[in-house]
Amino acid sequence: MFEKILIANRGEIALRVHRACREMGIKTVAVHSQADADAMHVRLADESVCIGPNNPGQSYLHIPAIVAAAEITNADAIHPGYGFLSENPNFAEILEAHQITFIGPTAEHIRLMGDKIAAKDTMRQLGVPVVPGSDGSVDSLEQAAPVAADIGYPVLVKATAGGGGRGMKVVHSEAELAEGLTAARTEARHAFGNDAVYLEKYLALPRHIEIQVLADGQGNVVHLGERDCSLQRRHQKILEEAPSPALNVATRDAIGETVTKAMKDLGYRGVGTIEFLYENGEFFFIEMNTRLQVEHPVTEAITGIDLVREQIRVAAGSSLDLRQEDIGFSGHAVECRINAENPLTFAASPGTVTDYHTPGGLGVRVDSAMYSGYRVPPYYDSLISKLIVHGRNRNECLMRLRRALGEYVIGGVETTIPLHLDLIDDGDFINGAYDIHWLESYIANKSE
Ligand code: MV4
Repeated sequence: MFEKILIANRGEIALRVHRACREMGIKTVAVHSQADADAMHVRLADESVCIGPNNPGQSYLHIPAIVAAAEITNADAIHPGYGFLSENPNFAEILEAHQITFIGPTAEHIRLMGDKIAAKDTMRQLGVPVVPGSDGSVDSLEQAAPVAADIGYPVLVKATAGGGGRGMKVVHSEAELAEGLTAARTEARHAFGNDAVYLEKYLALPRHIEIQVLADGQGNVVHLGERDCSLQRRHQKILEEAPSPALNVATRDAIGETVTKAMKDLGYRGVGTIEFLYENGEFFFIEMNTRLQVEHPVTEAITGIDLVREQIRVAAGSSLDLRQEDIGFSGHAVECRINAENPLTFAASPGTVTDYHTPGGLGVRVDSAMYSGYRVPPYYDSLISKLIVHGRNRNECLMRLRRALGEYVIGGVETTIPLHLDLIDDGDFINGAYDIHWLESYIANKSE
């Protein structure tokens, strides 16, 4: 097992990783920008290294500074958290060249899944259902038109290097196809430096359901059920829950088994999330994330499995000691993302946290690096806390969530807590009757 892990991240996820390390008897090294000198992740770690100025490009994304920090502190491994360098295959390769273990999948698997066309093609060959669409990229209008006609309009033009909804255009008829292709290609070229695009059938009202997997690269793979992440705004998730209100046991078992077999055949190692659109009882693969996700705690709540601990164990070469038949799903969990933002406009609200009191009690977990007097810097993602609530069933979970949100005091900055308090009293939400577009119209109605 590793003796010392460098945590190449900040905020709540740096604490989350530190906690797993501490429980495993592994020493930790924090890295931080100048703005984060007083951050909680720095205070809790055994050692810390300032890696650069506030701009993430010169600190949390700066590979030479992070490798140097690992070398001077003698860390054997680096945990990247989420975001930043977590899905950068070059970073994984560079660490390997320096004999530092990257806590994550192989660079090849990260690179494969970072190319959406290659990812989709691979998943289809592995027997995973994918959205009907073009076979690979479409390079011209002449090539795209018959494919689009065959799929049937509306179609979606997507960028192979895409993510976060950028480089995506809905096309309703052949007359709009040329414009859609050009727009998607231009956006993709500017955002990612890669203008390859492909076509998919546009699904109008799906849910976003993702399956969590855990694999050791030695043939052992388990799935940990799904998360429903349909409640999002402008491709930012707001609230996630597990299990999905839309699935039953048989449906879960079937997709879980399909995904588990695919990951076994791929030889995958690490944690992974296979994202699907789910519409009219059918799953359609869209993307795979090769990192730990923000919303992993809802899976931990219903399975009792510490995903970071398992991630560290398999990265160290240990075999999974979990079998699918040992994994049970207990009750229901919801995560509310709490951002330092205006709850209606979502404008960032950095500043000093003047009052701070966290909720507690049975079934309540708060993952946050905040404290009274903490200054929320303007340079990074505005996520400041995650409130995760578990109950024996969805109703108990929502009752408890309402109670816990009401206890949470964060003074001095605006937060999205009022949005969550509103949302959990909404009839559609209470009934689980939502899709990926529902929250946008809910917020639009509130803002009127
Ligand atoms: C889609 C889709 C409808 N049909 N693909 C958005 C970002 C990227 N991760 C995939 N996305 C979508 N792909 C087909 N064929 C609708 C979306 C989409 C979406 C997906 C998940 C969660 C929220 C979303 C919001 C808008 C659009």
